[in-house]
Amino acid sequence: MLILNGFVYLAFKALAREYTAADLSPTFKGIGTVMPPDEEYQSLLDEQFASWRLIVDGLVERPASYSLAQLRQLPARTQITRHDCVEGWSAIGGWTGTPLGLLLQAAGLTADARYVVFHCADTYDGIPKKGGDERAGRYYESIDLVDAFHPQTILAYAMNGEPLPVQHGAPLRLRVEVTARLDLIGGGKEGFWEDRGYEWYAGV
Ligand SMILES: Nc1nc2c(c(=O)[nH]1)N[C@H]1C(S)=C(S)[C@@H](COP(=O)(O)O)O[C@H]1N2
Ligand SMILES: [Mo]
Repeated sequence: MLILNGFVYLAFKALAREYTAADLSPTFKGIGTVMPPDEEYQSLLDEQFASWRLIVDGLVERPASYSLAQLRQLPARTQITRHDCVEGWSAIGGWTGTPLGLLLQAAGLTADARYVVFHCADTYDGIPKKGGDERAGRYYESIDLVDAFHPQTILAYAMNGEPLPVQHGAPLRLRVEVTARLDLIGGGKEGFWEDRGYEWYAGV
């Protein structure tokens, strides 16, 4: 039993490889949505996301909302890691952001909480028709709690020392870094691509 506990602890603590500034990819391409065309997103962009809020709700004891300025004031983590896309390309980027675990701890998960789901601003399939299901085409993803509380799981607002560009997910991007897993985003019905035939966690 002790051994089993030890094993679980080590698995949780395993870190994805981190690189140095010299390893940064000179170009890191923008994939999927590079400029969300919705009016709502465009007006947020115009005011540099001043009225944008990250909303934490669901199975939490203390629902919360954070402005970008508030997130920047919280303890941050910077990491240079490699993004491996299931489609066969990689790029190394530097990311700075708020550890997701901090926000979840502050929110206080209820006993029945098991996954964290992220709803994004962009619609890959184009803007849904007026009167249509507005949420239908929205990008979303989900992770389990082990990954949610992993020390390298951050909500990044900066890339390579600069505010996160739109094509890379401004104002906020989830970076989940887990060893032995290839692509956490393009990776069964637990997210946008999963709905389109890819497996959750890319099947790993
Ligand atoms: N909101 C949102 N997140 C997304 C995507 C997207 O289109 N929209 N594409 C995913 C895929 S398949 C990859 S490979 C990476 C690409 O990130 P990049 O555009 O910054 O290179 O973002 C992932 N997360
Ligand atoms: Mo991808």
